[in-house]
Amino acid sequence: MYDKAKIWVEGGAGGNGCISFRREAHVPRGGPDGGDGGHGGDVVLVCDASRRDLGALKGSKHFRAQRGSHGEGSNRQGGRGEDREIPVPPGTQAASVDGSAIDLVEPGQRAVVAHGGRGGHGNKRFATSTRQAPRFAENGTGGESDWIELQLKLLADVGLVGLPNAGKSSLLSRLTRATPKVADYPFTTLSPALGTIEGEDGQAIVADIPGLIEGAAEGAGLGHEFLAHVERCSMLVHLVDLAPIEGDPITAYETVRGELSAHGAGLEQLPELVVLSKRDLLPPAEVEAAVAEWSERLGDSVIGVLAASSATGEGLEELRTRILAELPNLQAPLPAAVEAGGEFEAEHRVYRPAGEGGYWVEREDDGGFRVLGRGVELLFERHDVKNEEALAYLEQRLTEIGVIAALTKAGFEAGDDVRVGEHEFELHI
Ligand SMILES: Nc1nc2c(ncn2[C@@H]2O[C@H](COP(=O)(O)OP(=O)(O)OP(=O)(O)O)[C@@H](O)[C@H]2O)c(=O)[nH]1
Ligand SMILES: [Mg+2]
Repeated sequence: MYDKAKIWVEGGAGGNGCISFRREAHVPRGGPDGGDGGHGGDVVLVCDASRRDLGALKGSKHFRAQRGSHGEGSNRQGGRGEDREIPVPPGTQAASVDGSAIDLVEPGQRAVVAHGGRGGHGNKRFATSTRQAPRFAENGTGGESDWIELQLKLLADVGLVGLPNAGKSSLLSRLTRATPKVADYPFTTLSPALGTIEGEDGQAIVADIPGLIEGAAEGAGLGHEFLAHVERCSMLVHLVDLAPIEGDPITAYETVRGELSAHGAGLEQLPELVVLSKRDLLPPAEVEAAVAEWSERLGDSVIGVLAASSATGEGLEELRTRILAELPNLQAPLPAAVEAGGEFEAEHRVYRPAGEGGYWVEREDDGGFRVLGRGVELLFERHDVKNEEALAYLEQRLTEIGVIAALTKAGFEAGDDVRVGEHEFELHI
């Protein structure tokens, strides 16, 4: 089962604005009529109920949305780039390029992971009464891009936990129509399986996960990673083999409880129903005594204790009824917030403290000045500083938003070098 994937996502670049002038008969040069560039398409995750896992994304795939078309003369705006849709199964979590947490649960639900860039304005937009024939236009900006990680966390109501061989898969196959593999050796189940209990007025989705052994959290046995699939369950059904070939039931129970805590997501706090399994292997009187003893020992720390057998079917109806009765009273845990840090941490993102107006000025070692801030950087990304008219326009914008004043305050004098992003130029204001 592929429950993790890492993919490269890249929004389409915005189309460039156009520099164009109207041509009319008898008019040597008409007014500006360059249209705007279209916006780039987005990369979008789409929750698709027909998907079971993230296998289709394996092998570090790249997903790019289409770029916006460039603007054209006669005020023709460029078309928007097409979105790139990536179908993912319900239960998929991810962090988008801009860092927001995504949790896709309902089929059809969509989430943008990389936004397309903005289209640039055509020269028509820069026409004013004093600048009637602007010979510059904006470039479109690049789309967002980065590696993102996806993780599937199954959406089940009930998680079956227990040591290997406790009888979890046998129970799932008796309670639901699922047909997991059952065998008399440990670690038969290698990846989680789901089944649905159908009740008169409700359903319960049950997840059978591979057995846990002591030290699973440190990687012993198959490890404890499947426990991520239980994180969203409303309750646990903890199977304890009443007649284990090795060890004793109490130690078995404590081992699994220890691993639930060691997983670190609060699983030990989920409501727990204890099922003493394989009751057919003991005489009825011993089974009754065991249920009484376990109930006494665990008391209110569990929802209840019952005994069942997947071989004879005893106790299964009681278990089914109990699960369906308890579920509506339990509040499903809130969708787990995507962890800040760990595997979801975005490595290259830098959050800068923005000064007033969203920018600030720094003096560099060689005496030049650097203007920092996303807004100002975008402004320069959009214009060609080698185009004198564009530079004049930028100077005007920098004056309007107060950057020139901030530069002057920092010691700037006309003719000094100014840098913004990758651009460097002399300012003569
Ligand atoms: N007698 C008896 N045997 C059972 C019962 N339930 C399961 N078994 C047997 O116990 C063995 C293990 O059953 P599984 O259902 O595969 O156990 P599991 O907990 O899913 O095991 P792993 O997937 O390895 O963690 C198999 O040989 C089953 O036939 C039961 O109620 N009575
Ligand atoms: Mg199994």
